[in-house]
Amino acid sequence: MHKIVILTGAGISAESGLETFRAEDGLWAQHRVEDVATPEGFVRDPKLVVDFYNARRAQAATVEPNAAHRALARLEAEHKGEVIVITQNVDDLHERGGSRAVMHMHGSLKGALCAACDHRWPAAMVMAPGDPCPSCAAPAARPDIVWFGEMPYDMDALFDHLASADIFGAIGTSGNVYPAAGFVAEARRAGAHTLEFNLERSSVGSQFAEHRTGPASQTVTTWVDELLSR
Ligand code: BV8
Repeated sequence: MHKIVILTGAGISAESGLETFRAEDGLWAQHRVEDVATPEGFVRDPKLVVDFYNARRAQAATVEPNAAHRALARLEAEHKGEVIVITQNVDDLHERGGSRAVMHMHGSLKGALCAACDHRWPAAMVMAPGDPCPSCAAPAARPDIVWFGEMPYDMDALFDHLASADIFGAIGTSGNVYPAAGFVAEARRAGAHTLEFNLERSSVGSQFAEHRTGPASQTVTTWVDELLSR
């Protein structure tokens, strides 16, 4: 049975009410990425960074998964073959929408990380700079988020999934951030059928065999219905 590998970006959470990054009123319009999503920014102004993620953690707790998240969960539950969701998003809407095999390649708002000993634990809703690590007690807690210049998580496992994909779908991602933007090329090399779900062509749109244009809550639901009726 077909193995389906899905990459999601901020666009899948847009209809739940979470801001994307590159919309004109999006997250990067309000903050310089260098200030809030880099290790250097964290060293320079840890309170600015911790508060940026506190705000996003609080907002993520107030919104609900949308039909696109739920459609992917139904696909995982009912499709005979393996379904893997690789998400660039740090919200937990895939899990709350019912998906189980979710890989957060850029970390998660729900996680905290010790910059001193690499210990990980569930993040408090409100983190503060200098919070102590529950394991080594160093005042070195940080959001468990992969910032620019840091290595995304589980890269070996991600590339194994891409190398064995029969179908690769990218949903709601502008294709500006690597290595995620390079996944479609890996999937094509593996012979997968590639589809892009977006409101417009992404920066890597030309590399996809098929495009489904429109809001993910509609295009992904239609796609899952098709896949499950085969
Ligand atoms: C790394 C966590 C190396 C933070 C994020 C070439 C190769 C390798 C690296 C690089 C390279 N060139 C440059 C780099 C460095 C850099 C990079 O890619 N820079 C870019 C800006 C050029 N990459 C990195 O630094 C990565 N690390 O490469 O490490 C390394 C090697 C050895 C040793 C150590 C390190 C790490 C990148 C991760 C950064 N962290 N997130 C946070 O969330 O706050 S990135 C962040 O931005 C997101 O996670 C996501 O990845 C990205 C946002 O992108 P999208 O999700 O696509 O969102 P966006 O708003 O852009 O687009 C939304 C889309 O949805 C749009 O297309 C829109 O049309 C669509 N949409 C909207 N509404 C809907 C919709 N679609 C459907 N329905 C709707 N309703």
